[in-house]
Amino acid sequence: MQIEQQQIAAHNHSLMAAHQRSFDYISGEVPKTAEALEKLRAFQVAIPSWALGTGGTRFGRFPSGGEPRNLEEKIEDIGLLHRLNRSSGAVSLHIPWDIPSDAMHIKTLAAQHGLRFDAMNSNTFQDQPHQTHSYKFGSLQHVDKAVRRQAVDHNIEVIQHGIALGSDSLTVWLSDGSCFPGQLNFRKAFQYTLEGLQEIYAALPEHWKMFVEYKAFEPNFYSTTVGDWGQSLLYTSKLGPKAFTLVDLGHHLPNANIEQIVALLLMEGKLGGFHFNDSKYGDDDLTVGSIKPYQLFLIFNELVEGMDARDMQHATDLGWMIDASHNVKDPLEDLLQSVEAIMIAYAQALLVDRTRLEAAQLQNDVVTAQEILQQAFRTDVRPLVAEARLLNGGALRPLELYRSAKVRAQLIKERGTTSIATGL
Ligand code: PSV
Ligand code: MN
Repeated sequence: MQIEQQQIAAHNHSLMAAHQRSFDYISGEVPKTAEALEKLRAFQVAIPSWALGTGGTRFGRFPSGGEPRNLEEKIEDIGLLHRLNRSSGAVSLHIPWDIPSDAMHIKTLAAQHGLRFDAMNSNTFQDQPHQTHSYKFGSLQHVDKAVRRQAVDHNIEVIQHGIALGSDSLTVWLSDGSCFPGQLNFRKAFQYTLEGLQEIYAALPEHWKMFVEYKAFEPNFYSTTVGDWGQSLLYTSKLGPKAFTLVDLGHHLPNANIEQIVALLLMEGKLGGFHFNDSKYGDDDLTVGSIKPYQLFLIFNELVEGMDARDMQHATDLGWMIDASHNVKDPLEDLLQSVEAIMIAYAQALLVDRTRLEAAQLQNDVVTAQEILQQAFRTDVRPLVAEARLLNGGALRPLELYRSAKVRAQLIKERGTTSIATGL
């Protein structure tokens, strides 16, 4: 299933007059519109290979059909998203859920859709069918050396897959931890994990980065061996300059100030990448921006400020990835909404009047500082984001076109109603 360029052109044509009116308005209001447009056009968010099917909980899964049956079809789906919004030009692959049997073929296919491979993800949180040792009591932290060896080897294998696909980073998320007090020696668990990460780090090619993702709880509910940004930073600092912390928005304890975490990690040169999603309670993996859009904006505000302070390229110097799950929505529609929410928050952050904000901070003018941030947050930047998409050849309203082109019905026709995509 593919959306043709003429369909996009016809869709854009029908909406052009209205778009032009709203874009003219915002470009009159916002200084440096051209600069913001350039940045928005360059910004790409990687789509996770595990989020193209229906997600589930331990209580059930309710798929609605047409799910990709293999990696080729997943790439096709991401290609379709990218064609619509021109901001999803990368794939983040999970091994072993999506092992490419022919890397060259997959790499070429992705390139045909304008996609590249972002961070590779390893998986030592599940046991695979023919695996020798179980990860029931952890992987890199395990008391048994043979289990640790197996986990290290798996990560090295993931790096090899990544090299073949042209990726340049590895994300390690460990579910390691404990469920009950006394189960684990915290110090030893940390040391073993560090040693394992060091071995994996040593296998990274020269230009590669390693992202150490933290998470407060789940599946372990008493302790987690990479449980927060402090622990991740401890590992990445000990590992060396190619190791960075990865922030998944859903991996904090309630009410954590994520924007402050982001600011400090950036200041230390240790922020590597992002997993975007949203949550109300825990690691809910909901659509980005659906619950706390102001928080998302505040995070982007720190990202823009902190990256500019270090002269970093917004589009390329950090890994931007979605990590979400879709229980009740069409996964592709959910992903379109998530990418849109990211672009909106980024655009709003670009609009913040930083000179005035700094002046307000120096004066301790709390009210003005808040007004400046909220002025940007309350600006309807959707026409700006749509214009960037238009200039890149995408659709003015991706979701509307997705629906009017009846993409899901077509996918169901091609793939059937019972196909199940690999992932969680
Ligand atoms: C763990 O909850 C996580 O956020 C990690 O990034 C995993 O790789 C991914 O989710 C699996 O769905
Ligand atoms: Mn994640």
